[in-house]
Amino acid sequence: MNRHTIQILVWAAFSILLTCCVGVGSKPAGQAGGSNARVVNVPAFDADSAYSYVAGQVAFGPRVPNSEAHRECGDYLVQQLKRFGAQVDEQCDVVDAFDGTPLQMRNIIGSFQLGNRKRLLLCAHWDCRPWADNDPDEKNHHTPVNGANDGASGVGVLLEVARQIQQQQPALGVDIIFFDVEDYGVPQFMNELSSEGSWCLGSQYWARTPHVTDYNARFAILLDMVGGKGATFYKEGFSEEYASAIVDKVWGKAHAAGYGNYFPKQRGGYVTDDHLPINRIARIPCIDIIPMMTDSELSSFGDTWHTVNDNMEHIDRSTLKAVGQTLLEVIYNEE
Ligand code: AHN
Ligand code: ZN
Repeated sequence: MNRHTIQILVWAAFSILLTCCVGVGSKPAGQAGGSNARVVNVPAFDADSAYSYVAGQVAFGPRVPNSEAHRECGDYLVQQLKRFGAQVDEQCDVVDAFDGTPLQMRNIIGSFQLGNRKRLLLCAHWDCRPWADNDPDEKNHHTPVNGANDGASGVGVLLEVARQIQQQQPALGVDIIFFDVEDYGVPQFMNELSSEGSWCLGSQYWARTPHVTDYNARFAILLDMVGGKGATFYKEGFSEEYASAIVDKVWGKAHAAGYGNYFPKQRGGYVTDDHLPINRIARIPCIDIIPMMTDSELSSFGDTWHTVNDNMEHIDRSTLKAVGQTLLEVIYNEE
């Protein structure tokens, strides 16, 4: 090997090294490894907008099944989804409550990019509980709940997500389902009855008879009571059992986006909620984002849960933002 050849080899090795360094340095920030990493622009979730959709529902009064407020609010939700460019489907039927009361059920489904086979499912319940049976004052136990947090908050966040999707298409099709008759479970003042199966009637119905035959989604996320001040969303037990990879993905995005305080990476309790029929009957991996308050006197779901105080006064835009922005980070990073 002469001196010239050695010079060329040294130069070649040097340029390869240089190219590698430039290559690493120029990779888009925040992208996980892999040469096909893509730059994603995640839109900013507007908490004021979400808040106004929560207030819009609460203004109808308690959306208890078979009531006027329920009918009117259902129409409002359909109209909002259509305004955001979703294809809207409704499942209307009569379901029997635990005590035999026939309830006019209405599941409301808004779909984006119907032709896309890659899909995500996002859901929340929109009905209100007929009884404030966890209120500290027994006189209120037969008063319906306003459901600002318990119902309206999750729906409000998803309406804002729908508005964002209309402005910027994610890579996947999205289905948003507002489940009805989640909260008609056996009241505490009738605790001689078994409450098994009395909750989540709308999601049980949808999971047995989806709005589309052979419906499938990569995964699903349920929001429940996502508007309370200082809420902490621990990792819910069934979500960990059925969809731990989705839990890790969502909690990871929350921490990366700066909302770690709302999403402790620790295990919470098990909750009977709309994610159970989705996991067990529809067999789509589904997680539940639901608060678990360690310092609440009245309920682990927070002080206003199933009380007459579940109103707009206790809805916090910062919590809506933490959950909504986390959701957008997840949605727009799927490919
Ligand atoms: C039970 O209390 C069994 N499940 C809570 C589900 C729920 C009620 N979510 C909102 N309201
Ligand atoms: Zn409830």
